[in-house]
Amino acid sequence: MKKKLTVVNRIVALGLAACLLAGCGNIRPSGEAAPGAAPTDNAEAAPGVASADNAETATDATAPPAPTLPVNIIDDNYRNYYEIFPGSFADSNGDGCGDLAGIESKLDYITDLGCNGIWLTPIMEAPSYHKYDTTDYYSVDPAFGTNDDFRSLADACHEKGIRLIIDLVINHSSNEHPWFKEACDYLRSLPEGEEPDLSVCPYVAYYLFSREKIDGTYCDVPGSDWYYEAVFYYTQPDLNLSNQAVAEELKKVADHWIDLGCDGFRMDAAMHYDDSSSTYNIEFLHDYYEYCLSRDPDFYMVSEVWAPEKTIAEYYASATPSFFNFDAADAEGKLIKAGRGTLGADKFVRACLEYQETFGAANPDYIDAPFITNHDMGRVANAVMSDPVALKMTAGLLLSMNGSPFIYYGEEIGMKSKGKPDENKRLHMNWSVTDTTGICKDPEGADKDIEQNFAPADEQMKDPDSLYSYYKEALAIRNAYPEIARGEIEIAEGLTDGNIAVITKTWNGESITIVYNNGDDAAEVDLSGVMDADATVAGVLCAAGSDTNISLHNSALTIPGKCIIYLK
Ligand SMILES: [Ca+2]
Ligand SMILES: [Ca+2]
Repeated sequence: MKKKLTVVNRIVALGLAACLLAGCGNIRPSGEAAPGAAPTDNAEAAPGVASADNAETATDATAPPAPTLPVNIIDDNYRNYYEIFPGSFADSNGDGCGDLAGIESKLDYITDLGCNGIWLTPIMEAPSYHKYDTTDYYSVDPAFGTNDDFRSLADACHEKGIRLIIDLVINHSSNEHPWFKEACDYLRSLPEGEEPDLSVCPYVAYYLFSREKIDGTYCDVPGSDWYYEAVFYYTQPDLNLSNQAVAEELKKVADHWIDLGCDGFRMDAAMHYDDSSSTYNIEFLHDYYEYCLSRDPDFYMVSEVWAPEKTIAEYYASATPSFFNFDAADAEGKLIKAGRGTLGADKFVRACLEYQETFGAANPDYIDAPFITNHDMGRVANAVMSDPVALKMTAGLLLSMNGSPFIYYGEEIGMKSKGKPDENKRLHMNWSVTDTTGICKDPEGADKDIEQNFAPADEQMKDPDSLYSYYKEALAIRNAYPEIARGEIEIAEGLTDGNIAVITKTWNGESITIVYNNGDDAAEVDLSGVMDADATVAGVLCAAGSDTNISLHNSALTIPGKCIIYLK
C-alpha cells in the first residue's frame, strides 16, 4: 500500500520573515550559498535582495544559519521526476551492473536534489542491456534484482514521499518471449497452405503474423513462409493489442506491478500501438489508464508520443495525464535553444503559453511532462558543448515550466554522451572518482574513451557554484511555490521581448512572477502593474556566475544576463 502523505507544509515562516527584515535577500536551502546568486554592492538594495555585507554575515561561522525556502510539496501527480537507467545508476552487489537495491541506496541523493518522483526505464526480464524487449512481463530482470527488491524499493520510495513509475513496453515484446517462440514454432509446423488454428496455438493471434511481407516493417519467421510486424527491430515483434486476450493479459500486468507498489507507467512507443490509427492509440491509452485508475485512484501515466506539439495535443484527448513534451526537448528543442540564447526568452514563454492552450484544450487536467533530453538523445552537455552557463540556463528554464519535469540521471552533473550509439547515452553515473562504491560499468558496446568534463557528484555537491547546486536551488524554488508547476500562465506583454520575458503564474489564490533574461547583458525591468508593489525576490537562478548585480527598487528590477528571478 502506498503511504498517503498529506500536504507537507514546513514553512519556515519565522526564519523567512527574519531574513526579509534583515535584508539578507537570497533565500537558500540548507544553509548553502545560492549558486550564482552573488551579492551586490548596491546600498539601496530593497529587502529581499542580497547585499555584500549581508552575504558576508551569512557565511560567518557565528551567524545564524541561512533561512531555508519554504517547503510546500503537495502529494499529487505534479512531481519532479528523475529518470534512471537502472543498469548504469548504482550497483549494490559489486557485479558492475546497476540494480534496484543500488537505486534504493541512493534515494537520499534524489530527495536531497529536490526530486519526488522516479521513472525507471524497463526493469522487466529481457535479453538486451536496455530491456525494451521483455521476455516476462511479471519479473524483474535478474541483472537488476528481484520482484522483492522492487517491492522494497517502492516501499522505501513511499516512505520518502517519492512516487515510483516504471516503463511499460507493450507495443512489442522480445522475439524470445515464450508467446512469440511458441507462435513461431507452431507456424513452422503447419503444413504448407494450412491456416493456423488458434485453439491449438492462441499465441499466433498475440502478434501480427502474415503470409505477405506487407511492408518494410515485416520480418521473416525463419524456416517458414510467414512474416511478422516489427516496427522497431526484428528482435521486437509488435503485439496485437486489439486481441482481447492480449488486452486482458495487460490488465494482469498492471495488477501485478500496482500490487508491488508501482505508482504509474511510462508508456513506451504509444504512437506505434497501431501505426495506422492515432484514434485507436488514444482509445487504448484511455481504456488502459481507466483500468489502472480503478486499481489505484492516484495512478499516473506519462506516454511517449515522439511527435510535434500538434500531435501530442491530439493525444491529450485520451484524458491520460501526461505526454512527454518533445517540442521543448532535444538539441533543437526550445529548452536547449533558449538555454543557449539562440531562442529569445520571449519565444520560450510564448511556447509555454501555447502548451497551456493547446494541451489544456484537449485535456483540462493535463500535466505537461517537459524534459531536456532522455535516454534516446544525445545529452544536453553535448548540445551546448559543455558550456556551464548554457547548462544552468537550460536547467533553470526547464524547472520553471508547468507540469512534471523529468531530469535524466547525470544531467544535473553535466554528464555527456558521445555519438550515435545508445550505450553512450547511458554511461555509468559519475558518483565519484575517489570512492568506487556503487559505481557501475558502462553498458557493453559503449565507447571506452569518454571522459566527463565536469566533476563527479560528490565534488559538485560541495561546490555552491556547481551545476548540481544550481539544479538543487531551482528544484528548491519549485518545491517552495506550487504555482510554478500548476499555475495559469499570463505573459506581461509590454515587458516580453527578445531576451527578456516576464510571466505570472496563478494557482489556488497564489501568484508568482518570473522574470527571464537569457541574453548576455543585464537589464532593468519595470514590474509595476505586474506584481504588488511590496513583492520581493523569492528565488534567484543566475547561470553566469558570481559577478551578478540584482536590485529591486520601487518595482524596478535589475536582472543580470543569463538569469531567472522569481518574485512574490
Ligand atoms: Ca549489481
Ligand atoms: Ca504496433
